[in-house]
Amino acid sequence: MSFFPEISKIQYEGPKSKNPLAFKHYNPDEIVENQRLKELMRFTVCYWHTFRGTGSDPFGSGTLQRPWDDGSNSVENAVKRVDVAFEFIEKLGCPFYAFHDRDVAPEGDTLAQSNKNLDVVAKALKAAQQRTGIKLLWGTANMFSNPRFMHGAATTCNADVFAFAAAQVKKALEVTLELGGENYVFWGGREGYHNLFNTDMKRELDHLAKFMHMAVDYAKKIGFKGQFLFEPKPKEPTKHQYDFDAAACLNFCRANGLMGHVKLNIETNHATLAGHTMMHELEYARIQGALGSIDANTGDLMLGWDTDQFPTDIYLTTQCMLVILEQGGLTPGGVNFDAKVRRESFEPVDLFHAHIGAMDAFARGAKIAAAIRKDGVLKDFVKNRYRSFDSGIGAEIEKGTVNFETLEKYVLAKHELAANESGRQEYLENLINQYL
Ligand code: XLS
Ligand code: NI
Ligand code: NI
Repeated sequence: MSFFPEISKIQYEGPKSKNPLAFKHYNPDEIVENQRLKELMRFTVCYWHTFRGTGSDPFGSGTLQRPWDDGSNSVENAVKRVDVAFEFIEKLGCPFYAFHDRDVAPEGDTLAQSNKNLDVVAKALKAAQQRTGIKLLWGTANMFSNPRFMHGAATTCNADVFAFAAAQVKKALEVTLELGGENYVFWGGREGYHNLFNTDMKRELDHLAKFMHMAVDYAKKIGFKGQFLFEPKPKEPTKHQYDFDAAACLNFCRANGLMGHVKLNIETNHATLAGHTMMHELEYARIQGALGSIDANTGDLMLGWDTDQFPTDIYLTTQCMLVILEQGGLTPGGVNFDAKVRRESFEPVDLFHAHIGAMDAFARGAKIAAAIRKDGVLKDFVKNRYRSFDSGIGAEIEKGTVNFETLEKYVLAKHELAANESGRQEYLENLINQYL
């Protein structure tokens, strides 16, 4: 039985194609910097927005037509949805998917029941993976929807809720292992606060660190070798999320002995909300060896919340790919969309348009970034800009063989400092535009 009978496998037709259901730039076998695009991009369909999104917003209920879904929260419906999801992902030609425990299987009245439900659906997911060859990029636990998490999960003031969250992540790790997941993500749902008058920030952060260490220990115990990823987000749902941005997350990891165990999953819209560009967040993580994976959904620069839109901006994808290519790709991470169609785009075919466009935007960004890198224009410019540190006093500063006193002596003995040179920002911006 087919859930998308009018749609056949999406093919690459090249830039001249006018077919809305074909790739114009994403040719999975095309080589970019010695890697097939398929392996470089590791595109991932996210289960929650794509198969559980209803199109509801704070002002109105769902709008999306999903004819296969009976609207119930039953396990049968969840199992049927697996077939829908895999038909979609297969037709799209995406090699990966990602999920939260509660979006693939319904939560039961007790933890035991929830675990049972998850086992039933995980079995169906495993069979579908084997049948199609589609793999799990990452698993995670939803510890924000259920009202029990109103005060947070690992950072709650209620120790029983902390214990429940731990048990939930234990199970999510087991299922991720069972399905061969290559990463496990921590996005701190409600880990944050609204007001410091009622919050012991120190205790909450200590608890969060304990929680993550327990996860790392348990992963080791069961033989889960996947990469742990921490996903920064500055606000929403809480006013202040503890995993604010890449810098805050890495500071937390470093302060708590988690470096080496945890990398980052950087999301474009979250970067914007933190007042950074995506390129800043990616580069900040990369230079510390902590760029693990990305959520590629973008926001709207005029709105202050996480709109989770599919990426279409080539300038943005080019910037992302400049950083991603610099580290040779994201493996074992990938490019997860974590995006949803607008509630006005209510037909199933809109899901295809959205993903095809986003994959094309990233493929194009990859090719443009590769061309820029091949010509070496940016690299050469930057290298030359810092050349005063390659030899002489600069090299000594970098080596750490000078101090304030020797530097003072150096300056006093000099008649004139080396002249400053232009940063040439506009020249470089124009140059980049020539590649677009
Ligand atoms: C929410 C986050 C979430 C994580 C997974 O804003 O982006 O979707 O990626 O829990
Ligand atoms: Ni995300
Ligand atoms: Ni998000």
